[in-house]
Amino acid sequence: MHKTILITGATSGFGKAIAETFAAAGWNCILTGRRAERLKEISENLSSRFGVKTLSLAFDIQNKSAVFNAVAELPADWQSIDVLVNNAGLALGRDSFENASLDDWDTMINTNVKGLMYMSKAILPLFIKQQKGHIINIGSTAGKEVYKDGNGYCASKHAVDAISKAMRIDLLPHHIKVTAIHPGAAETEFSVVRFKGDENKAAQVYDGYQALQATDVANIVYYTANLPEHVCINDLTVTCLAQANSFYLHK
Ligand code: NDP
Ligand code: 8X3
Repeated sequence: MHKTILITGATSGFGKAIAETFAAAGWNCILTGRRAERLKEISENLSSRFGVKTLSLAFDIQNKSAVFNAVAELPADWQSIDVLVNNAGLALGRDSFENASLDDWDTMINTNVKGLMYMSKAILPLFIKQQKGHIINIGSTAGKEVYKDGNGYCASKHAVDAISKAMRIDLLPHHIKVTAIHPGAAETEFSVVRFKGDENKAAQVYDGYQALQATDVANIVYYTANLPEHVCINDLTVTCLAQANSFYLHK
């Protein structure tokens, strides 16, 4: 019997790599993101390569009703979900607090925090009915230590850390696992988005050392999701060899 995973932010980076890793292992995948065309291509590619079922749902995770409608409209044969990966997220800008854009703050909080909470709340009735399920939240080292000019993003990822801890406590009676994975610098579209399309500035983030790759994180998510029923990794921080934490990067 195939298992099913729902991954938010599956159009690139970690989410796309997580989808590939799970599909290669025979999991059916529900993929979400805003870029509908990319989602469709990725879904078709995974089902033809790995013979699994895929469902793509294009919506903006900041939009509360879009999130709840997408889950409410899941076809009957897609309502048994084993794992939810709350991965969709972004950083926008690296500016000192007094110069940071209010719009950037809104987008980061609405996506990284509220989007994650909406998605979890929408899926929970299914998990509670099953008395089983696994929520994997993608946090960040930015959610463990605040760094200079990281204000809004660090705040959003500290919130992911707190929400993960809160969920783990409240969902204990329902046998729902909650794992938070906190990666350090990883080479995805993340920095291009953060620097608003400035490819040179984005590339500099990964200059001079071997950063984490999306597949590294995907393999960890896969390991975490495939432990025995009674075992839950609560919190996991992962960096590349060159990085110790938010502050120390050896180039
Ligand atoms: P990418 O930019 O490659 O991927 C981000 C994904 O999030 C995309 O699929 C994007 O899809 C989706 N997304 C963004 N905003 C929304 C939205 N409003 N609604 C729906 N989907 C959205 O970056 P990463 O893969 O690196 O990032 C994934 C997660 O990992 C994020 O939460 C990020 O904060 C976190 N992270 C990243 C690190 C890194 O260094 N790369 C390190 C630690 C954590 P679309 O644009 O199609 O909507
Ligand atoms: C992404 C890692 O260091 O850019 O969450 O905040 S960092």
